[in-house]
Amino acid sequence: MKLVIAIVQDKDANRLRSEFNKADIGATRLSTTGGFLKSGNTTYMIGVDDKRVQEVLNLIQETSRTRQQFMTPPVNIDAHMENSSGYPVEVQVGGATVFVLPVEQFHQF
Ligand code: 2BA
Repeated sequence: MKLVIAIVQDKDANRLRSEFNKADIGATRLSTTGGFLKSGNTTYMIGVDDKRVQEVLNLIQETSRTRQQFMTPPVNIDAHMENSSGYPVEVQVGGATVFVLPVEQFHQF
């Protein structure tokens, strides 16, 4: 068994949830915040048999879009620090950031 952790953009999260539902794949949805943009994103935790991991990855890949996003870095007193200009910068976000972890034990009590 594997635990797939997938960080996706909020805009893709509902579509992905319905794809999981259609495929009868159990998933837990968490509201999360990206450390860089500090804006909301969505993290899914999906416990799945090894033989269905690729299917889950395919659904995530097909559902997640790449988008350009502007962010204004905070102005720091220390001008030597990175991201201290205060001018908006364009960053590419997504499609999805995915981790696949081995599961040692799985219990449902
Ligand atoms: P954020 O941390 O808000 O990052 C949003 C996007 O900003 C990233 O998109 C990336 O394109 C850019 N970015 C992040 N850190 C940067 C930096 N130091 N300098 C310049 N640009 C930077 P993605 O790579 O698609 O990541 C989307 C979200 O996935 C991230 O949101 C974060 O929540 C998560 N994530 C990405 N890499 C991760 C990792 N190694 N571990 C855990 N979570 C990760």
